[in-house]
Amino acid sequence: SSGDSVVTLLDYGAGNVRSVRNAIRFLGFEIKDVQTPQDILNARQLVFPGVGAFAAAMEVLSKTGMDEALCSYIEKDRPFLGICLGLQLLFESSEENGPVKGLGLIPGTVGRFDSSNGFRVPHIGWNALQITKDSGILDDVGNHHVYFVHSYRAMPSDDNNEWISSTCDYGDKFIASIRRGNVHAVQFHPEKSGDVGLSILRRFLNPKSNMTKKPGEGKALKLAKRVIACLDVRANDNGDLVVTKGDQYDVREHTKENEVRNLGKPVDLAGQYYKDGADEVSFLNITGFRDFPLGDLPMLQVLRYTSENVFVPLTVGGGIRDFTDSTGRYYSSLEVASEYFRSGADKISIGSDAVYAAEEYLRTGVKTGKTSLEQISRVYGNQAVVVSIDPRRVYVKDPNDVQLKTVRVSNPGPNGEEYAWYQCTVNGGREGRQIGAYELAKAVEELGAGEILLNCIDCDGQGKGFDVDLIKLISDAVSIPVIASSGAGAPAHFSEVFNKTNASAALAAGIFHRKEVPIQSVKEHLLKEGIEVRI
Ligand code: 1PR
Repeated sequence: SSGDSVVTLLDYGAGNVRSVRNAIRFLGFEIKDVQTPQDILNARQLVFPGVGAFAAAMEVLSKTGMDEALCSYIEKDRPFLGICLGLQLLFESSEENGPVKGLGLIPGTVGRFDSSNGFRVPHIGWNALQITKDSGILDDVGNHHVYFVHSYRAMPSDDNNEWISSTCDYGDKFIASIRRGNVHAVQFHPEKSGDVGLSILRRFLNPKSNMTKKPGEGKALKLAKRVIACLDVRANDNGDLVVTKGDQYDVREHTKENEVRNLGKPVDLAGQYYKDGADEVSFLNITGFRDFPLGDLPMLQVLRYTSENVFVPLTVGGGIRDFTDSTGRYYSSLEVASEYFRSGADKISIGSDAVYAAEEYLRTGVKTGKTSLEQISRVYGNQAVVVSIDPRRVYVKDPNDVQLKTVRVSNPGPNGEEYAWYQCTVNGGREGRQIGAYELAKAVEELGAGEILLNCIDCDGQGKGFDVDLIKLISDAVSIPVIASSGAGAPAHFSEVFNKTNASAALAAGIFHRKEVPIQSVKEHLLKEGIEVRI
């Protein structure tokens, strides 16, 4: 009957659950949204994708009476799937801005990962599960990577052991999933875990189905190094949104017409890269600094369409800042980011505005709480906020000549200089600022960035390899994950950056757009070099 294909979704309006909606629809189910506590009690199967902060979620649940409905639904052993915060809320309490009381169905406290033992926080990326009992929905998944993104986790204990169906190792061995009867919850994101994640969702939604496609053999052991495909997007001179690619940020052809390079359509390319095995896809709206992105509806459309078929994390950047349009209407950076999230982004990335925020913070020593970076990470969590750095190398003879952090470079400069600092730029590399990538990275980590996308203008589009000096400097300076970017031209460049630096991910554009090397070959090369990747 048609009732069988209806899934009830508990979305309390705190953030982006579009990805979960898209995955459920992709699997052929309809969604009914919970409006009242009674809708929970009447659900045939309930999916609860928790987003945002623990305290805020509990507040909404108790104000609306949904907390009691949830507890009684779960105590009756009705089909339930909690995702991420939807797992954490089942526990007694959380240390996130707390202690804050949870639903109290499972014994235990949710605490923060400890970054002092060398593990980066947030825990972002594809990690392996150790299945500890018949989970019902995770069969065969034990040897595969699934996508996590969180800073808090619940820990196993004698009191909650009977609930645990899998654990994951990340410094601590934390609870990756629970199961009791028909009640399931997962700390990772099945809706962002590619085919493996979809098969988990399918098994929950349709437990009797034997049409489940089993994932093939896997051999996941630990957190994988990510390979990210990046699409620089802008309107060409005809007004069509195209994927473009620069040489050291110059995206125009060197012809008489001087047209914007066109390497394809954003939605098509993103879909292709997903199929090819990209661990994430990033869109950078590279003219967002001058054209207001909410005026740029096509970019939002690109996100909407892409997120319908791409089940790995999507990041979007460009133009995230406060803005007043030509009619005098004011938009806060938070509104701009929210619109990106609502359209299907899992993370947003901030470039120019993060430079201004860091400069101000370093000048005054005060966190105002008002910068785009601080506001967005407060509402959506740091794991949803990437800072994109666009530095340019500045060689110096003597490190004492500058106040900024320098490195001894592997290849001396044009006049034999042995040192360099990395100057941050804004507005797509057009304007240099008196702040280095090192100083910026440390400042934005303090202001709430969850990850750093580290470009390098000198290397961009050159295909000669990543700037290992720069990436080592930054990835050793912060404890949030760093994405190495700019310069990939061969599979060996990826293994080099992972062997020589602490980068968590490597991002590339041109090499994939020009179809020189498929993503799969990069992964196979890394695997052969003994580097953990998601296959
Ligand atoms: O300042 O918040 O509006 O954000 C603007 C964003 O757009 C920033 O993230 C900035 O990096 C990006 N951007 C601006 N102008 C350009 C340009 O190319 N003219 N692109 C630009 C950045 C760099 C990478 C590129 C890698 C890998 N492109 O995204 O994909 O360098 O390339 P490769 O593998 O081909 O070497 P805001």
